[in-house]
Amino acid sequence: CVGCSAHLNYTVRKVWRVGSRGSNVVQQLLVAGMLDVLNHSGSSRTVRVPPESLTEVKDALQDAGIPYQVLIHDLAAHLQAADEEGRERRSADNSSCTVSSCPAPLNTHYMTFSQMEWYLRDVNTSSPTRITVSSIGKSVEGRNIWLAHILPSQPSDKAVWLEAGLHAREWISPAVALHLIHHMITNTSATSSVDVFIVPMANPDGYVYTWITDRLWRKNRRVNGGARCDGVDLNRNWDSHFGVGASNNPCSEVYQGPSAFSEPETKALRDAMLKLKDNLELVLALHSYGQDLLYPWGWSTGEEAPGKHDLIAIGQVFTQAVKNATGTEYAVKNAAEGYYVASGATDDWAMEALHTKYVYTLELRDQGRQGFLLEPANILACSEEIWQGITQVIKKINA
Ligand code: 0X9
Ligand code: ZN
Repeated sequence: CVGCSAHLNYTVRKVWRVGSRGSNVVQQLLVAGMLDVLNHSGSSRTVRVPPESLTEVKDALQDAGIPYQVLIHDLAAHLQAADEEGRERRSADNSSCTVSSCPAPLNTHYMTFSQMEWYLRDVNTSSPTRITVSSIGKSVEGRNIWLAHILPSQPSDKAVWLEAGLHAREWISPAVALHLIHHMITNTSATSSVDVFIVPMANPDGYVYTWITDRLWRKNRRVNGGARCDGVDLNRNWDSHFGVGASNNPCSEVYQGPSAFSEPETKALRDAMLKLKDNLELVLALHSYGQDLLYPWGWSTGEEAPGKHDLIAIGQVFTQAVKNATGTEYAVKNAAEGYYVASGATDDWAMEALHTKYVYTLELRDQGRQGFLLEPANILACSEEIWQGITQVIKKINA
């Protein structure tokens, strides 16, 4: 059973909906490590409150006169029920990706980290003229961070960078990244004029942890010396206005870490990106959820990103192509205004340090109905729409 022990961890954890005037208080409680925010768009906030901070959170909301509503009394039981529904469907397809053979990413099933590695190993061997897979470094717990380089048909000086899986619980992100790799090696023409670099799983330790212990884990698996809580939010750990709109509390879901690039995962990504600096024309970080294409800056609402007009125009090429593909609506938004102020993310660093012209964080499906627990039935269609979006963008910026 996927993440069965994960459910135990949630005994008596609650999920509440907090009224719209509560977003500032919620942000403060998030930074203080008292709760976890499960949505960001829309007016109300859905939060997960652990037993140890129930009273403090209640008091803070009551003091501020903010109403809240209990959505889930017992998250453990809720996740268990959702898991049982999906179990049969999941086991059906598993046999097509095993240690001895994994020719394609799974469609009806999220892949384990091992399955991802088997797939990357197999395509690397079977399509040597199309792809080169190499490790760019190791995670805190020693897992490889794999980089897939999809080769153009002729030498090119243009490169595209896709990052996926930086947040552990956003399972659709690595799933889509693996399908994009598969599209690119089987459909040779669409990306033949650019070098495409894809990191399908940037936070392997966190991902493995979501499979066996805590399905809603977000951070990496750093043991924070001296603190009672583990993990650093890898999307707060980049050296770009480090510490703004993030937290220095290890118990917070948005803990920035002791210093910028303190984590081996962000260091590995940084170093690989720096090598491509002059050639990168597009950097896309795949996250979930919200169906939003976010452009910088994320660290401030007061400053405009260079080339904002072009970022929006190309963003619209993306969302239009997505809509044409499956009918799914994505919106182009500024990260700080559309979501919240948060620094130390991949996007701001790429724009500031690499001067890449087109930089986005893409929040994939859905808009909150299933959220992080998005049904695997979405994998194929979501991959298809993102594939269309990316190929149209590449075409447009190279036209
Ligand atoms: O908060 C984040 O890291 C991203 N959203 S998520 O729900 N996937 O965690 C948004 C990041 C947007 N970019 C910046 N704020 N710089
Ligand atoms: Zn994320």
